[in-house]
Amino acid sequence: MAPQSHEIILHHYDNSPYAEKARCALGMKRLAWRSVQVPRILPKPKLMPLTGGYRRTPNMQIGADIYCDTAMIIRELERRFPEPTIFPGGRHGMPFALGKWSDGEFFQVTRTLVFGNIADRLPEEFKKDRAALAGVTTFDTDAMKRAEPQMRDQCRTFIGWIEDHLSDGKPWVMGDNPGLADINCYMNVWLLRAAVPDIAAELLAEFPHVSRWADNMKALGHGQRQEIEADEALDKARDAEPETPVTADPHDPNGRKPGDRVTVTPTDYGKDPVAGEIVSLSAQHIAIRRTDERVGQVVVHFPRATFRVDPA
Ligand SMILES: N[C@@H](CCC(=O)N[C@@H](CS)C(=O)NCC(=O)O)C(=O)O
Repeated sequence: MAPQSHEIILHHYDNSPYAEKARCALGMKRLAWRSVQVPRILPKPKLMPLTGGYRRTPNMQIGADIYCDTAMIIRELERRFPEPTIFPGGRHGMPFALGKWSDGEFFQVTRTLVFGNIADRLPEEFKKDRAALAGVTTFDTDAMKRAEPQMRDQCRTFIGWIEDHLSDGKPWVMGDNPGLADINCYMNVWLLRAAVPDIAAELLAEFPHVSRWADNMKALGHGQRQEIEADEALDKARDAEPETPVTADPHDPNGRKPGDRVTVTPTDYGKDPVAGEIVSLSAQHIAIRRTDERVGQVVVHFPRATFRVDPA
């Protein structure tokens, strides 16, 4: 394992399916990490000093470097802790591309199926928060309930694709070793099992390979987790310096360079811009420096896929 000057801190909550992706990556790499529980809805006063306005879950902190979005978190975990790799076979591209399916269409149908079923148990503030997150006026649980039969069809199709990869008896989606492809395939299966176990059992009944593989994913665990308070994490950011070196991207199609002031904003939902000065960028990431009253200087890292960069 590479030497590490600061510990890994994951800001997350237990029933977040995206956080489960990050926790699985930590488990596959058998890492020790600290856990900070964040609220499921706004406000998040102990997260904002770190991210500068990005509200989604999870986020990873290492000293005064903050990694937003699971794609960025996983990329950074692999960079810092290459062994054991979560890219069996060495290729990164398709496992990351698969994430756009699991986060996109597959998540939307799973989420609708789940929320349609637990709608009556959801607090009003949660529904309001999630409507605002999606940029709509109403969190329409009746429409979600009506959509259930269609969502079951879609989930079945998607789970069938995973079954196809496992049906030769290999333990993992890419063959003999687990990796990001498994994590991306697992997220929505995990969500179904955790949130609507009866429906999950019905859907999985015809997919024995997915069922045993999901059990094996669970058995991999989450590494060594230890809870800490949010204030402790903020103090650690304050007491650390960001460690991201300045790197330019000679092929940036828009001529962006370190020192430029920009905003970085998700293009799908939770479209809160984060402003800062570019420290490092490439086709796959952008890191921006910002200063905050509570934590001082931090560098916030985002992936490029489904994030836009604009001049500030
Ligand atoms: N593309 C993001 C999506 C993250 C996401 O949507 N997370 C959900 C929780 S599972 C969220 O942020 N919900 C609103 C919140 O936690 O404030 C990622 O991969 O990290």
